[in-house]
Amino acid sequence: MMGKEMADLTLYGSLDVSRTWWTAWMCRELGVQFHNEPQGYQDPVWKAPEYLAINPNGLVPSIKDGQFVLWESMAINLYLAKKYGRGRLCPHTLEGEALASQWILGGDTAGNAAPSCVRSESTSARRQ
Ligand SMILES: N[C@@H](CCC(=O)N[C@@H](CS)C(=O)NCC(=O)O)C(=O)O
Repeated sequence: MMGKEMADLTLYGSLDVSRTWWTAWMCRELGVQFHNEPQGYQDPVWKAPEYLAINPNGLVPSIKDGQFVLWESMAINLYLAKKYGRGRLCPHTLEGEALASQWILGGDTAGNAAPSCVRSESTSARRQ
C-alpha cells in the first residue's frame, strides 16, 4: 500500500514501467493509497483472459477503483486528479480543466511531463 487517503484502488503494472509510474506519481501527489500488481509489461499475465477483461488491449497501466475500471495512463491521471484532487491538480473551471488537459496530453505527446505524467527510466533509482 502507498499514499495516505483510503481508496479501494488497484494499479496494474510494474512501477518500473514509465506509464505505470506516471499514475503512481499522480497517486502520490494526491496522497491516495493503492494496491499494485507489479508484474513487468512483458509478463504474460497481461495477455491472460483475467486481465484482458480489465484492459482488452493487454497493456499497462490500468486501474480498478472500487468496481470502476479504466485504462490509458493519461485518462487515468485525469480521472484520479478529478476524483481525489479537490481542485488541486484539476481545476473546477472549464478553462482550468482545459489547461490541465493541455499539460497532460501535451506531456504525453512529448514523452515527458508534469505530475501529470512522466518519469524517465533514468530517474527510477531516485523515485522513493
Ligand atoms: N497509450 C497507452 C499505452 C500503454 C502501453 O503501451 N503500455 C506498455 C508499457 S509502457 C505495454 O503494456 N506494453 C506491453 C505490450 O506492448 O505488449 C497508455 O498511455 O496507457
